[in-house]
Amino acid sequence: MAVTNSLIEQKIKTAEEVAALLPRNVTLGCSGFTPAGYPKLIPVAFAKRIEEEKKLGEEFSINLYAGASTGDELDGVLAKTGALKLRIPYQSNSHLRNLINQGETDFIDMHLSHVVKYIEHGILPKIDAAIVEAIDVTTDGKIYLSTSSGMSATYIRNAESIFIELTDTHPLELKGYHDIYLPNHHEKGLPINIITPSDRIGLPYIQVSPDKIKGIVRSSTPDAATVFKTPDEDCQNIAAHVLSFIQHEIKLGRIPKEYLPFQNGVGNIANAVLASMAKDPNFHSIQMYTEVVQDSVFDLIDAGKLEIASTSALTFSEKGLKRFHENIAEWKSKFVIRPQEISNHPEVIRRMGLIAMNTAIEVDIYGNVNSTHVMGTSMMNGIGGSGDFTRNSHLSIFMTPSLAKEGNISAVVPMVSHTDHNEHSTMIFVTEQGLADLRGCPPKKRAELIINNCAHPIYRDKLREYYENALRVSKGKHTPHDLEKALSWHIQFLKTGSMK
Ligand code: 0RQ
Repeated sequence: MAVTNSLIEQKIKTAEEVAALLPRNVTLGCSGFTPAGYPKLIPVAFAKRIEEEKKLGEEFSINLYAGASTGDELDGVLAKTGALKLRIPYQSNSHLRNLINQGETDFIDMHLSHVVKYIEHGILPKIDAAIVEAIDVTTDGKIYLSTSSGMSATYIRNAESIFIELTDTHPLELKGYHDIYLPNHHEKGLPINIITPSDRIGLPYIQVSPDKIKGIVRSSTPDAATVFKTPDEDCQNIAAHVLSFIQHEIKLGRIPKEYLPFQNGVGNIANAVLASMAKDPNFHSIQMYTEVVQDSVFDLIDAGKLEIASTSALTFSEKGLKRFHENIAEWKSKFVIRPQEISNHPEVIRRMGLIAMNTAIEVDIYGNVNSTHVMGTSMMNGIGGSGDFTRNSHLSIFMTPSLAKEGNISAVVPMVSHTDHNEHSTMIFVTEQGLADLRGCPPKKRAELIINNCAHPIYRDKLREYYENALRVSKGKHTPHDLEKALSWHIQFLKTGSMK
């Protein structure tokens, strides 16, 4: 049954009524993270209003801030209006991506843990309206968020007006999953008191003055369900290398035998690693301190191995969400949903000593990683939290299949065409071919390990040829490169459609 109380009844509006209140030049701070818990009705109504008023000659300009990526009913519809001028800090919508890569929409690709300060210190344009999805709002202004926390607390705190999409797509037992805590950036920092992933230091809701809430729209529209593929052979091989490496580190005493908490990125490789952990008898109680939890967490729960998963979003498939709803009361002790500043906070990540596992687009022979730009210039999704975790974890693992686009692209290249994570932060590389542990290795040793262990055999000789030539012609012999040829693989691909 839909929640109600005097405040909700007093503030209730249609999505069209809220859309009519938004300024034509507007900065929106929206809920939503990968894509969970984002508003759906107000953005669609706003896009409709824009289309109608544009015909009458009105102009619109939107800056859109969210936690991370959202669904088509937010990013997609606003992108299609042509009014989207700026988006931060991460996205994965194809319409928006096209606009960004055509140079029509500006995109600031940010470490997710940095967004809060940029907002609170006024570095980015001020937020006119926060639009957040919630499951309940109390008469005294307690907002209970839905399946993501992301940036919502900060956007609400800094917005002129607050609009809420009150969803009935989740049971009210979701209350209590969130732990909302934000450090005060204007004061000398106090420690963030999280020692283990299950620690709770905040409140299960966001407290606001009810006066700031200018409209509440009822919604029965679910999040666009994420679709997960069954892990293919490459993903399974990558997972097997990762798992045996972790066991090896345990034997050497570098990881305690009860492990360290895991962070893992989004996508099929990340899911394959967790699914393999669930099956592997060497792995028992697992703790996660991560930013996104996906369906693979159910494998750990089914195997009786999940102790706790701390995250900024629960991003499930349709089937996964159904399962979550069926067990929502029982699983409250298994999940904590945190603001992204806390899920991705360097201090907490470093203190807990995480094992971070993220995916690369390409890596180079010296261990630099490109996670964001295809052929150096086209934005894929963004750095997201991968930098927060890579730089600060106890162990950082980058995973990628060694080939892309039917073998026409080698994921191991002489020099990355864009750098997100540099050789000073990266440690372990894994492809389906094998694993390279670059810790403690000088550049020439790194090149040898990456080429021999990670590159696909069809590109190995070509990489060796590049490297040996670089050794001869490079002026500096510390990190040898042939600068005339360092990006020639990308140039060849752009001209011919293949790096072969
Ligand atoms: O293209 O969609 O046209 O088929 O990139 O690649 O193999 O499906 O892998 O979905 O896991 O994405 C790095 C993009 C990997 C992602 C990246 C093409 C490939 C395919 C996608 P198609 P896959 P995934 C947690 C942590 C950065 C942020 C991050 C990402 C498409 O993991 O965005 O880690 N990471 N955040 O064909 C050209 C190459 C390529 C290539 C792959 N070398 N050149 N195209 N592709 N390699 C989440 C958050 O932070 C919120």
